Amino acid sequence: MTVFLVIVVLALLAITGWQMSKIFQLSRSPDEDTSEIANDKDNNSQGLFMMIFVILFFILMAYCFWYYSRFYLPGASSEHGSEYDSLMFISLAVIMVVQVLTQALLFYFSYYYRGNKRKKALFYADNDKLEFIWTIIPVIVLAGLIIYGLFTWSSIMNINEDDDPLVIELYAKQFSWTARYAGEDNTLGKANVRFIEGINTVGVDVNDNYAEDDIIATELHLPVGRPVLFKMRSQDVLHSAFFPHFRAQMNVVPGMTTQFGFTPTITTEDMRSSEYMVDKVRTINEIRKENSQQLMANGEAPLDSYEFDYYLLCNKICGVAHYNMQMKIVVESPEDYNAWIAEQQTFGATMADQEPPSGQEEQLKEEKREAPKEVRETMEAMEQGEEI
Ligand SMILES: [Cu+2]
Repeated sequence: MTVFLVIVVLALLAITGWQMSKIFQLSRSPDEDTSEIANDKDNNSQGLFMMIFVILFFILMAYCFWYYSRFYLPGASSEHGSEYDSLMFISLAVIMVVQVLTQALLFYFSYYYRGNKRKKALFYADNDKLEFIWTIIPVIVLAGLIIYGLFTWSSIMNINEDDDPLVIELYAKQFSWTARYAGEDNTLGKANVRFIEGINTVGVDVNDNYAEDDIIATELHLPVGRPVLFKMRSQDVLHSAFFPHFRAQMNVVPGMTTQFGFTPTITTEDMRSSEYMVDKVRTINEIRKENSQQLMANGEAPLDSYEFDYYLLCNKICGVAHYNMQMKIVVESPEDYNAWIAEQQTFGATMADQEPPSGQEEQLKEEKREAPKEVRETMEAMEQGEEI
């Protein structure tokens, strides 16, 4: 209904404007110049509008830079991150210089060379020298940017296996991430979606010896300063592993393994105590406090106070709960990491807990055969995973 009323009001406003312009035309004195051809007065006002437009445009641009700079991420938390940031800022600086120069000249010339009855346009066919200059300069600048980009790309993407990177598999499915650490041998066991069964939710090959010591976790712990190599698999659709603070992103594609490696340089604790983050967290908590007061006035529970954590996000719109597909990342000292990993259960141990020890299976079968009908039915239901 509101939409309908808005449309009616807009239509009425348009009709009013049209009628007003007709009245305005009719009320003109007969001596006035009503020709459709621009005269000097028109040219002067149009030229002035051009200048006003470009000045307002630059003011708006400067305001946007100032306003949106508060949404910048903090400095990169990975080794390659600063290379990546430099590439982006240099590209942006080159684009900005060219943009400001060309836009300013374009509008200034429109104003300066505006139509004038006393001036005659000069016929100027072409100038080889000028064309050469404005072709060769962009070629050199663009080639420089592309070569610089390619070098940065290859230094980021080439993972040196001699650095003994920590190998971790990131397994994506709608709508969660699972991490699989390669364990003591730092070699991941084979895996395939066809092996998914029961608690083996990421499809690890139980017969592969390398899989025995793999560790599956729902939180990603990384030791600071050690190169990490991520191998990524997807169970269902295209996802994208996005680590904004580490300046890393890689598509996760069903049916193939993609990889990306980086070295985290700032622990979660250090990032929390950085000036940038203290300030940001304070602002977020002030907003939360205000909102909590409103919520409590309505009899609802207040919001928790916010604390910074790194997160791995999905950056491909992969379905309805895509926005919530995330995994907490904890970057910590090597000692803390070693203590954490020592507490985790290996894949082999998890599977062994599930399987009855040899001999017990036969005994269970026997018991089932001899049990009364109701007990047998309950046992069968339990085997099929039904809740009793
Ligand atoms: Cu996703």
